[in-house]
Amino acid sequence: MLTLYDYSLSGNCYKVRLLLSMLRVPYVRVDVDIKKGESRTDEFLNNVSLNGKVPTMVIPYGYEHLKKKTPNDASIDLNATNNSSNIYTESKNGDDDDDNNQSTILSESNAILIYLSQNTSLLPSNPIEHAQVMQWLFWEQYSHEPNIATLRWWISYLDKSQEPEYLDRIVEKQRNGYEALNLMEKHLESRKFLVTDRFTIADVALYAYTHCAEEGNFPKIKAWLKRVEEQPGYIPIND
Ligand SMILES: N[C@@H](CCC(=O)N[C@@H](CS)C(=O)NCC(=O)O)C(=O)O
Repeated sequence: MLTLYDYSLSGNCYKVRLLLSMLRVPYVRVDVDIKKGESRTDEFLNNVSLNGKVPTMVIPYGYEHLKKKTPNDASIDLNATNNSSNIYTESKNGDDDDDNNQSTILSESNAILIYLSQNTSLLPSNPIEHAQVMQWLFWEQYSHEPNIATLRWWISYLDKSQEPEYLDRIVEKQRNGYEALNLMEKHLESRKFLVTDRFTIADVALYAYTHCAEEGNFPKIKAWLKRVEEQPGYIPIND
């Protein structure tokens, strides 16, 4: 079974939990309290992830990626409902604890989303649409998350809003954060979802921190957030 090293307040971790829930993939969740430095211990750095960050996913050796369920498929049925377009069954060749074979450790939230969504409608196979999904994932990590997620962390969790050395940095992050939200608002003026009017992992990735941001002046974003929340398997960040 997959293992997710996770921190409940992190939007990057939430992206992965949200997608796992939408795909109905079972996993083991290991909580890592990053505020207490638990991702920076020798044990974590040596055994889980060298970059000391979550989310990190451990994929057991032999865990064949989720295989599309077919009528004749005899593998374990994880499907609890009738909603079938993205329902997958688990398939694996080996044991999780096979001593001779190494697990794969995957970090970077958006890389984990790409791994999990292979062969599903959430990652289009059409080359242009696929590239457009990547475009949003890269943009999220460069122009959106470093502003909106960092601001949220500084202000809501580290209480830095009154600290003089943070004031200029906060103003800059706010400016860049609004720029990112304005871009999304404009893009969503004529679309239901970020790519091709179909729900994809681009929406999962951008939802995670956008829904934590101020949405009052962004009616198109607000409507898009609601559409994401209507997707089967949706869970809130504090689930
Ligand atoms: N680009 C990475 C960012 C990962 C990241 O910064 N994770 C934070 C939580 S959101 C973390 O683990 N911080 C702990 C630390 O740096 O010690 C991703 O998308 O997964």
